[in-house]
Amino acid sequence: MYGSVSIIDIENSAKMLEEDPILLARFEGKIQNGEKIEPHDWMPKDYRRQLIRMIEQHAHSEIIGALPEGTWITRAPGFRRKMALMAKVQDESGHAQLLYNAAETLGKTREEMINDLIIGKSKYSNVFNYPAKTWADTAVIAWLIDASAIINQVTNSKGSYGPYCRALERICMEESFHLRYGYDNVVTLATGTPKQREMVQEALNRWWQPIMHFFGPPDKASVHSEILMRWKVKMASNDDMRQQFFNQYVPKILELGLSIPDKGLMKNKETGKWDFSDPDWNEFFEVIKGNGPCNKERIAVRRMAEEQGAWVRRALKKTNAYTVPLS
Ligand code: FAQ
Repeated sequence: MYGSVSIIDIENSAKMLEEDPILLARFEGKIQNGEKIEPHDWMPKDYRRQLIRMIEQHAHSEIIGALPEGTWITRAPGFRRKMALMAKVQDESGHAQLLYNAAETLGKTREEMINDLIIGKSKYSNVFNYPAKTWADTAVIAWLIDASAIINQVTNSKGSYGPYCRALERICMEESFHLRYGYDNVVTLATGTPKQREMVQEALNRWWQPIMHFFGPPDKASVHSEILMRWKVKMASNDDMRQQFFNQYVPKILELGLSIPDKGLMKNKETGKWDFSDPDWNEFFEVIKGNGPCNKERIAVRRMAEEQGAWVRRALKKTNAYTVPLS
């Protein structure tokens, strides 16, 4: 910090100075008026760069996110649940396609994005680097990770970049089905036999901290929030979204007779908000650096899919049937 000005403020101002001030003022005016920015509109280089980074990471999270639950398709209890899980996993892969399309409107090709994922250059959500050990894990993922994703995506669907917002609106409609499916599975286990209750409680205990991390580092450690909120790409801060999750979901979890593995968790009578213990942020930074329990396995599966699918893409290109739709 230099007085009340942070290094990030200085870097952001320097980037802004590279831009034509009249175009920049017009662009920011549009954003202030709540207008959408479309692919062919003028935009600052940093707006484009930030959007590509964020949408690409989001797209990767969807295809990688299909993997932990996907491992349970063959073992799902009963035909009805197997079909529902298969449809969910398929939806998540579809969300990735919508998001890759939105990112492509900004000038980065899908091939470049996939390549950056499999060489470990691009990030994806921390949560998908943990194993789904039991059937109850899939229930907790579908209920609480989808709930977290909905909080983030409904908020940001009111943002400034047209193609991303439209993709988020479509995705959220499907995520709401996933959430109901996940809740139904959690309720079944929580109201089932002692063994089933134990299984869902144990899954919740393991997933709680990764879910806390899902919303991103605390605001004071967030690198990109300030500029993204100024340009209405992020419509709420990491801490505000995390708090919204607590307000909406802690009561629902407790209502099911499940406990939350945080001794510091309590409702603050003065603020009406939930106070909670700081999760282990070192673990979060290790996981997003590539050192989580399943990072290597997740990337290896994506690399295999890329290699084994190469002949299909080649064949489609030869028949001219391979077109890349723009959002
Ligand atoms: N995981 O400055 P900030 C889903 C990184 S979709 C990994 O605060 P920002 C559906 C961040 O990239 C889930 N990395 O960053 C589903 C940055 O690193 P960089 C994905 C994270 O961008 C459900 C650094 O830390 N959703 O779940 C994470 O302002 C079930 C500094 O952080 C989205 O992607 C993290 N959790 O805020 C699928 C939504 N958090 O790039 C299957 C769109 C932060 O400088 C089953 N993204 N980092 O190297 C966003 O809203 C934002 O990017 C945040 C992070 C809020 C995630």
